[in-house]
Formats: sequence, structure tokens, C-alpha cells
Amino acid sequence: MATRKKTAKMKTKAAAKKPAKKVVKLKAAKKAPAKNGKHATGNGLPRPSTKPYGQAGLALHGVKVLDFTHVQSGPTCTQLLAYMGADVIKVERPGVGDITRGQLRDVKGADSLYFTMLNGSKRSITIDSKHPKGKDILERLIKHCDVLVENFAPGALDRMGLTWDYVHKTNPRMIVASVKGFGPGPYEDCKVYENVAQCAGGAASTTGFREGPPLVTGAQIGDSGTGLHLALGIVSALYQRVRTGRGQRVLAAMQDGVLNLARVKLRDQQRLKHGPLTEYSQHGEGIAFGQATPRAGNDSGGGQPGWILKCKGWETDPDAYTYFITQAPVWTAICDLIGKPEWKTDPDYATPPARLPRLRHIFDTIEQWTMTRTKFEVMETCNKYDIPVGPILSMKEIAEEPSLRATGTVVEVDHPTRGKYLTVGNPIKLSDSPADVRRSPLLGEHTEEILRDVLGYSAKELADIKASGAITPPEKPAKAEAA
Ligand code: CAO
Repeated sequence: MATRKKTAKMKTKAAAKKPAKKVVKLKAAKKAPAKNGKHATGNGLPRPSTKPYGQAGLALHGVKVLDFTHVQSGPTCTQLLAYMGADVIKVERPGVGDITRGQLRDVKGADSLYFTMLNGSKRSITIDSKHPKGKDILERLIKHCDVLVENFAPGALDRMGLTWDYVHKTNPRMIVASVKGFGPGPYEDCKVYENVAQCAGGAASTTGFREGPPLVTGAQIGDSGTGLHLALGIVSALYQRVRTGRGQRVLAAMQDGVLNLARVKLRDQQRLKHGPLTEYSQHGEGIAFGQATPRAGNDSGGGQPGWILKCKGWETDPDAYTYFITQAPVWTAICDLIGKPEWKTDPDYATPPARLPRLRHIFDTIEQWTMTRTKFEVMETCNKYDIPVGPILSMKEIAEEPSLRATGTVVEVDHPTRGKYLTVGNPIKLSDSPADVRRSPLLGEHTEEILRDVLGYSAKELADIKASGAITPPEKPAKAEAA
């Protein structure tokens, strides 16, 4: 892919076009007197580090997270915090653990990819949170940590005794962050999974083809999307705590998160009051709009019409397609490329409004051209003319794409029981904080280490805890053991 070349080209173009800006000289800020040699800039920040970039620790170094998450939404959030350098201590039920350890299992006896790809760089401690000794351990953890993250069903945390009042009294600085299916309202007590959120958040009603049923998308916008929202809430609360000294509750409801990602469709809902959505191909096909934002197939969600077009090999390869955007500024280049130079001046095609009712025909014509080239050839050729296109990459192609490995977006890690596997690294790149992407922990792998080194339990106390059953699975009957 010629993306780097394109960026360089675009930068040069932009620089050439930019008018010279008046240079405003800023007065240097007055130096504040150094207090204990550390805070010398007068704004509460330490002096800029003199260490080379990438060697001044990780962004969230020192942040301690008590991770009560399970399945996907919560773990997405805490994995990201761990990648950013937080010490994430995942609490799991003894002998059971996060239910996803055993779901969709591909290697017998090993943690599933479902689990391993959502729990990297964390430590695992097993605690029965309903056992009296387990509660004591949790109290120490609450005192030790900065953030408690959970995505239990509504009320489950309270039933464990970990109410906001209790946590806040135990550690007023602690941030308690939750994913729930819905915010306060008629559905707040409901359990929710990914696709329920996609439907309740408005995304499914606007996904798919007009003539078909609503569709969910493969991108986990309900779970992983909400996890990302929660992570931003946590980091913001940590920042506010620097000023206020106190923790707060952070709630990311899955319905809200999905709606936030589907906001352009709520935009279109409001536009409907003022007339048809002219950029939807349904408009060009003369089909009237109903009361609500319709499903728009592969229409572009923005102001530049686009569609998915077949490429060479589509008859046998289900992913031999490209997304093609007929961006207005490069329309003439498109016309030349596809062998329709007359469209540049034809009043039916020359302007964006004139093209809107003819989009189906335009894309069919462009497809005649894309079908003569592979999706990568289309990308290479179009990039030369700044025409925005994108190959439909299969997961196989993504897994094998060297540039994604080079940037750490796809990372291979080694696991003691399942061997090497691919995981998605940190998609957010910080120039001074390299991502810490490591394998997921085995169930309870760090229980003793955390009890001893983090919480300071003595050897004798550790033995008592073990004997109590608070960190170990309940004894199995002898018959079951023999089986
Ligand atoms: N020790 C003892 N008990 C533990 C424990 C531990 N370490 N960890 C969990 N438990 C218990 C909880 O206390 C709870 O018990 P009670 O209901 O008896 O109080 C129980 O395990 C299960 O919790 P749950 O209700 O959250 O789990 P579930 O499998 O029934 O539901 C889910 C799963 C995802 C539907 C629900 O958690 C939920 O709606 N979460 C909020 C929304 C969400 O995050 N959904 C996305 C999930 S990813 O698709």
C-alpha cells in the first residue's frame, strides 16, 4: 500500500498552498522558584524530563487497578490501561475465573483466545469475594488501588458488599468505574450482551440493506466500544482527582456508547424533517424515505458518496472488493481513470448535486474498471491521484500484514499453555510511552505474589488464607477427583 508515499505527497502539497502566517512571539513564562528542586516551572508540573523519548516510564505507571471485569466490555478497558502501564490486578473466582477462559476454546486445556486477547498485561488473583477472608483481602486491595473497574450485572457488586459508600469510605480516592447495559431508566436492571447493545443503541436499525432485516456489525462496538469509553472516563477521573483529591463513579452504558458511535445516524434522523437524504442511494433510486433513518447498505455515512465495488477475482475470493469514494475534488481524475473523460463536462455528471441521483449508475461504471484490477492494484493506482479507496482486507490479510506488526498493532506473544498467539496491541500510539503488551495471566497466576508483595501478608497469614478456602476452589468430592 502506498499510504506513506501519499501522506508525504499530501504534506508537500499542503505546505505549498499554505499562506505565510504572521509569527507571533510568545513571551517566555516567568520561572517560578524551585521548590525542593522538583517543581520549578510554576504550573505544578515537574521540569520536562531529560530522558530520551520512550525512556521516561509508561503513561499510567503507578496507577493501580482492581479489575473485577469479565467477558469483553470491561476487559477491553482494563487491558488498554495495562498496555498504558497501569498495574491491573484481575480478581477471578477461584477454580472458575472469567467465563471466557473456557468459551470458544480452540486448544484443549488452554485459555481461549477470547480470554487471552482481552486480558494481556494483567495479573490474576483468585479470591472468593463472598468469603469472609476474601472480603478482608478485597478491603486491603481497595485501600491499595486507585481504580476499581467492573462490569457485573446490575446490583452484583452491591451484593458482594462493595457498595459505593463502602468503597468510598474505605478509600476516598478510589474511582469506581462500571460498564452497564443501560443508564438509569426503564432498562437499568437488564443484563446486556454485545448485540443487544448494538440493537438498543440504534446501530442495528441503520445497518444492512434496505430490503433486508437489521444487521449487527462484526466490530464489537457494544462491548469493546464501551470499554474504550470507560477507559477515557477513568483517565479523566484520575486527572480530576489530581485537583480534588477524591474519587468518583464513572459509568459507561453500552446503549450510550453505541449511540455515540452511531451519532451520524441520529444526525440523519433530524435531517429527515427537512427533506430526503440526498446522498443515500435510495434517493437516486426514487424510493421515498419513511419516518426513521433507513438502512443504507454500503453508502458512505459522510458527504462524499462511496460504495463497495468488486475487484479482480471476486468470483472466487469473498474479499476481493474495494471501498471507492467519489470524492468531489478528485472527480476529474476518476473520470480519466475509468475511461469516462466526457463526464468531466457533462452537466449530468460534472457536479456533486448532479451526480447524486445517478450514483448507482456511476458506481456500476466504476466497478467495470475496478473488476479489471486486484483490490491492491486499485489502491495503488488510485493513491497516485489522491482518490480515497480502501481494500476489503480479510482477517487473514490483517494477521499477515507486516506494517501492522511493525507498528505493534498486531503483536505475537507466547503463552505457557497455548503457545504463540496473535493479539491486538495498543491501537493508540504515545510518543513517550511505548505500549506494554504481554500475554494474559493463567488463572490465579499471581495470587501469592500479590498477597505477599503488594498486600504485605506474612507467610503465616498466607498459609491461613490458603487453608480458609478464600483463594482456592471448593474441595471436589473424592469421586469427581478420580474421574
Ligand atoms: N467471587 C465470588 N463471586 C463472584 C466473583 C468472585 N470472585 N466474581 C463474580 N462473582 C459472582 C457475582 O457476585 C455474581 O453473583 P450474584 O449474581 O449471585 O450476586 C455472579 O458471579 C455473576 O455475575 P453476573 O451476573 O455479572 O454474571 P452473568 O454471567 O450472569 O452475566 C453479563 C453476564 C455480561 C450479562 C452481566 O455481567 C452484565 O450484564 N454486565 C453488564 C453489561 C456488560 O458488561 N455486558 C457486556 C458483557 S460482554 O458481551
